[in-house]
Amino acid sequence: MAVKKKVISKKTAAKKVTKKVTAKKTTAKKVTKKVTAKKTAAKKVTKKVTKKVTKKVTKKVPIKSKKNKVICISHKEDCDGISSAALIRQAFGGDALLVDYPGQMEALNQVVLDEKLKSLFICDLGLSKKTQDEFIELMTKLRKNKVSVTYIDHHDIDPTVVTALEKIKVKVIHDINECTTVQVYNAYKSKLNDHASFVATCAAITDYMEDRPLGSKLLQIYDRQFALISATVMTYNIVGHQREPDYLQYLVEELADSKFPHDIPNTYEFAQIQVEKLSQMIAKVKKGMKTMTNLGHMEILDSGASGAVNFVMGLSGKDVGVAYKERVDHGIYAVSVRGSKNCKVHLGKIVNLLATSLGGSGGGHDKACGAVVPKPKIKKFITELNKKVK
Ligand SMILES: [Mn+2]
Repeated sequence: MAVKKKVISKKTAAKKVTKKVTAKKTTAKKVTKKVTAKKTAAKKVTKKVTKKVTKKVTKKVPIKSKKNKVICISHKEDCDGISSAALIRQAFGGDALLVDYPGQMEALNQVVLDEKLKSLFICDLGLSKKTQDEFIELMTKLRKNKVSVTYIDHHDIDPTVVTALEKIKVKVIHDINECTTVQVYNAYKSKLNDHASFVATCAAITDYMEDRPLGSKLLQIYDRQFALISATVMTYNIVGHQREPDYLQYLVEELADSKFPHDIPNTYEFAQIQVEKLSQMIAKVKKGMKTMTNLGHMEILDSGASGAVNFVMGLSGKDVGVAYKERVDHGIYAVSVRGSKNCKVHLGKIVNLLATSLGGSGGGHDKACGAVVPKPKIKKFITELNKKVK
């Protein structure tokens, strides 16, 4: 039903404005429905976004019957996802559809209906046991409609999925050893400018992958401290604006436009606010964290789980940290898991299997991953994880 509604509103809007704007408005609407959007975005920024959109309307002449749309579905929660979308935009144009892991399939189901879609990029969004079959189904539909599809990622993936995707001629760029943006940069260097290597460097830092073969070469181009502060400020701005889709979209555009984070208004001031919030988190974790033999864990009440999880791991003295936050309306817990350098097991694989067996879903990297767990199963999830990570 939700899909039908969206299609209708799209068609009505399309009569009045050109397509590009409509797509953006739909995206914004979609997210606004889900969460009560904070209207605290800096006024300056809002103005800028509006201006840009208006410009595009006057420039673009819509071609009605031809497939001409480029869309990049990318991860909205971190610097790697946002930067991937920015580099795809610089290389191929088009629009970004920014989603979190749970929102990925909904976005795909939406773009599959878009008759104007010419090529689709899917970046930095891992697949799990729960989503991979539907994902292949949707890719098959897109390929039947002659849409060119490129899947670029570094999350652990079931090898049978890669085989299935390659069989239907989805272009798969996948390396668990480099972050997504570095892979985008490496694949499309010839279509990107010099600054794109800096965008990729910041993404590698944020994903803890600046020590990998390609990532480390990129970091060498730049002063280390300069890259670190840029990546960090970028990350805090992304994390702190999760409920403001227009702002995230604006960041994609500015990065695609070769702006440094410090050239984007108010980013450092905003980062300072985030840092203050995090320092309060340290005190809360010290008070509320619990430990088991092999892990530390904590229920988070008033912020995101992913912002607390590193402190839970670090302050617990264990090699695995778990933070979980209830999504009251959904009857689930959003869970974040982190491993220290000493953690020798692949947390993403363990969490994928465990969460799926409990009726949820999950997965990710060896030392950083997440899960959705049904509310009544959260205790079992933690005790089972404690057994599996020793
Ligand atoms: Mn990533």
